[in-house]
Amino acid sequence: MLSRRQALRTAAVLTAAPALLIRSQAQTAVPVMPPTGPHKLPRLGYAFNALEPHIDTQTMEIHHGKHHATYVSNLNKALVDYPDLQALSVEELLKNLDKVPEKIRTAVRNNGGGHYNHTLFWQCLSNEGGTGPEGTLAEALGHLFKDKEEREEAFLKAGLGQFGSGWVWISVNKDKTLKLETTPNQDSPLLAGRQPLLGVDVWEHAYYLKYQNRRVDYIKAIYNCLNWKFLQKRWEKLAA
Ligand code: MN3
Repeated sequence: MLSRRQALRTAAVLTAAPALLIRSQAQTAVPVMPPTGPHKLPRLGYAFNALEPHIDTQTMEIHHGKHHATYVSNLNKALVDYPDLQALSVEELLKNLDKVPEKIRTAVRNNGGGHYNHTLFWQCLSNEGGTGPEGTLAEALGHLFKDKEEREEAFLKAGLGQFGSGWVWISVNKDKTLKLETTPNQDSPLLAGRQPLLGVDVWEHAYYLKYQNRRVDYIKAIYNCLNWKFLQKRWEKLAA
């Protein structure tokens, strides 16, 4: 009797297995599985294909719906036993990493950083962001680079010089001057006490589908879709 029941159970598992597999494949086709917890995946402010031909639709879909969503999900997971920390914004978490328990500090640094950096990155891009910096932002950038050519060349050089995965930034120092810098992994300038103004993701997942290993072409393409209107507003806020 027992062995018959066992045999039936085994048969049931075997027949159920293909159905389960098909179901889970169908589920992965859903573009965004919203992570549960205090932190949410923000919506893009534009369509996935808005940055074509510079950044392709599929890269945007995977980058936002898979990579960014995973950082959000893993950040929520890391915070699950820490209700006090759940109440903090991701920016507050990153600025106070030393107060985050050691057990989850690396997870918060990597996934909180990933969430914060990508949230900013999406806003730094647009298909209708204007052609370049104006007003006070143009003036502040002028103290760092003599013109557009010098700015783009220095940014490109920094991006190519970042070994492995990381980010290129124009950050705001405490004295409100600007700084060009890079960080490895998902580290944010916030960790060093600076506010990021502009961040560009140079992880391979940001460009591999369209540009393969050509980071140089990807960074040059990014220059065509920077959201200068957003950057001007952000600068005014950070410089105030
Ligand atoms: Mn990325």
